[in-house]
Amino acid sequence: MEHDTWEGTFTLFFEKANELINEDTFGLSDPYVAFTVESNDTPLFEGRTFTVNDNLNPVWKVAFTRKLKGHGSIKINMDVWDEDVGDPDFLGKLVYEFQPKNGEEHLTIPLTDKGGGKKKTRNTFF
Ligand SMILES: [Ca+2]
Ligand SMILES: [Ca+2]
Repeated sequence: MEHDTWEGTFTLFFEKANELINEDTFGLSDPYVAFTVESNDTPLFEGRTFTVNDNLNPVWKVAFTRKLKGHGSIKINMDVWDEDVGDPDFLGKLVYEFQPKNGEEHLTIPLTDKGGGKKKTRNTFF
């Protein structure tokens, strides 16, 4: 199917997360978000927030702005990790797909797919 081509300035703003699970034995999780932005299965850009130490309700308030060109929908894959000295622990993920349009959208999305066989918590992402 043919999609309309679009072009514009895209800003992704991470505000905060609530009630993340604790994956540290001493202290609390040290969460950050790693993300990729793609359109029609073509990667457009990726990045990560900074890490908030020992906090299950991290506030990032960090924005990523890029000039993008693509066609069809935009898909954002976001994984929340607990930064550790070794490999990070997975805290949850979310995927959001939308049709690009002018304006601003504020979303709160629950995290899913918690690994490690632990109980899923009511994680929310603003
Ligand atoms: Ca950990
Ligand atoms: Ca910690």
